[in-house]
Amino acid sequence: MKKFIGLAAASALLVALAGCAGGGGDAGAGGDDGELVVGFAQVGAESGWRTANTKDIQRAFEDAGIELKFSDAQGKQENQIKAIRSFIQQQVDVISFSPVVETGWDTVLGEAKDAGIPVVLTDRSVDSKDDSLYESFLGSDFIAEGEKAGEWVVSEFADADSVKIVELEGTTGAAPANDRATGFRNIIEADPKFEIIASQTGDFTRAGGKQVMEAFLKSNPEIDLVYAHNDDMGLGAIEAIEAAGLTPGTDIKIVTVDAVKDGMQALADGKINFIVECSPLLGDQLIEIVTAVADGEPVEKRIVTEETTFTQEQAIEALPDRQY
Ligand code: GYE
Repeated sequence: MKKFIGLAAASALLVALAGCAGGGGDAGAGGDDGELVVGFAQVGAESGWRTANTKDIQRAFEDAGIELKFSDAQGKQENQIKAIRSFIQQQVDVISFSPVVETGWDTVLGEAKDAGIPVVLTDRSVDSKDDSLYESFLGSDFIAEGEKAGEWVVSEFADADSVKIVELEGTTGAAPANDRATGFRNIIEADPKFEIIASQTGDFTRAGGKQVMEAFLKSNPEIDLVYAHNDDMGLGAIEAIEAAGLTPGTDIKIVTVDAVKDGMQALADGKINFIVECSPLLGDQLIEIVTAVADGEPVEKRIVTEETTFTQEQAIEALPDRQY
């Protein structure tokens, strides 16, 4: 048996070596045929936003004819770190990733830097004092998104005396969870009539949003508004609210972030009241940054995605053309 495994391993090695010597279009990462190879470490597949983001990135690399080594971290930072180390080992030309959480990246990014491999952050950023660890960060302004949600709440409840709010937070430690919480508070804290009576993570998933909302409904007899850090958690909350015999969008108002198709449908149906857009279509811009970085051209350190907001009427109008 041992002998057999040994033989199998030896022949696998031979195949691998033959592949390397073979040259041609697929000479591999860092090959001297001038073809670009990019390693991308994705967060996971937690939400409709993420699925749309992955699809758009894969589409953009295919359109550009650039080889993409894609890895899915299934929501775990340790998996992303492993993927980045493997990209370094494979000597890819550029590494790109969307960090699951904000902190804890300095060591592995230092390893990429030492190996001379530039890093481009997309969607989420890292919290590091050393901004020489990456070339560019392409993504949304999550604080501004939270502020837009807060501004809508202030105008929607202008005539109310007191507003009891529950918050469904994104993944603990993730930039969009931290910043959407901060942005929202920046606005509502100006008026003490707004009170966040409960706040808990639903991990950006529909199931998580439903579960946390069920618990909120049990322990809080009076809830005026749900602020969900993404559509999926808002959609889960709708299920919990309906199961409790209440009408989402009327008895309890809902504001979310993302504006993916299912969220927009619920907005058009009157079950969500307002959505702050966060665009997942980052693929084409990412290609531009990655090719510039690989060519040694200067790139902007921070590129902010352009986004809007949607009322129920605007969702009805936008839905037919919504791509994701
Ligand atoms: O809002 C959420 C996803 O990082 C902007 O992650 C992204 C967020 C998005 O799971 O739906």
